[in-house]
Amino acid sequence: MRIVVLTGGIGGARFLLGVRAYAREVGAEVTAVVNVGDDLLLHGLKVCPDLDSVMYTLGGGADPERGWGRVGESWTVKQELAAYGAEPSWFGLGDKDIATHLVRTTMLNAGYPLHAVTEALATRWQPGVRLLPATDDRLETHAVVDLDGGQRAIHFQEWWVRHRAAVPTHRFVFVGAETAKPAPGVAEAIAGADVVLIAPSNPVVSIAPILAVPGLRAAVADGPAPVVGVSPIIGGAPVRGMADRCLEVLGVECSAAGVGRLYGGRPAGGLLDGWLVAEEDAGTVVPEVTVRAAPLRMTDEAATVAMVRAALELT
Ligand code: FO1
Repeated sequence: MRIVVLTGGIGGARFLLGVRAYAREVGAEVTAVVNVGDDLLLHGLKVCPDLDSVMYTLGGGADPERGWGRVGESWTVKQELAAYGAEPSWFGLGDKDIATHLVRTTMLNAGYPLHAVTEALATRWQPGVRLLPATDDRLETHAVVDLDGGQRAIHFQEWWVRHRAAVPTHRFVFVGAETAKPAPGVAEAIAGADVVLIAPSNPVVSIAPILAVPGLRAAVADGPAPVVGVSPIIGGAPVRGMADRCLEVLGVECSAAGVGRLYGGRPAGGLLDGWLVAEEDAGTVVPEVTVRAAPLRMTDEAATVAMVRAALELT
């Protein structure tokens, strides 16, 4: 059995722990197609937050509280950069994390594509699933906001970390999406999947940038595999992060139904065959989608495995 998971962010990384555990039980192969819209160049280093969150989480190196960066981290370089007044100081790179960005940036500068760099980094971490960036090309999420008396596009991380989304926001733009190509293996993995899962990630800034890569939305919507999504919204609120602020920018209701309808039912030209919602949201209706309620709090790996099973039962 081949499972493909569209994923991004911290919730997506946690979900993959359950997918991997389930796959080990049944002998399935897992390919994670990971969002790159959060990626940024910082102090000359290429930082890939969602790829790193998945790699560190599955590799056992993630800080369990923060969800991003390394456990047992130190911040000496960050302090030294601040002593030089080196901006931006609002995005903290830990000392251990910097080693990842140094290796990645060195390999990228040597001409290796991002999927090859990701594979090389994963050799150390052994995540137990195949990690693929959605694209090797530049695709960056920017937010068009009102700042300093005018409208400006700022990088997603500046919106997310510096402003905590607390700035008037008009829309998101996926810079580079028009010319980005699926990374090698992504379209093939989707075409060869027995099931495609959409992780309980932020639908606007984690899943949408994946689907914005030309060809990927169609690969999922028109592909042979059933597609089941897991709601990131429970009882009208995101479990963590700021999906509520992101959905507000799109004018989409912050609910399991709102996100389910945003993805849409496959017969109606959308993506979903199944939509797994929390028990709090039982009774959610998404036109032309089979909806089922189950406990969705990923309190531990066993709880997440149960979610994965419930999602797969929808296929
Ligand atoms: N999030 C923060 O709120 N503050 C930070 O200083 C920060 C640094 C950081 C460094 C590396 C990395 O991979 C992630 C980092 N994040 C930080 C989290 C990041 O903004 C989010 O994990 C994703 O981009 C959205 O899920």
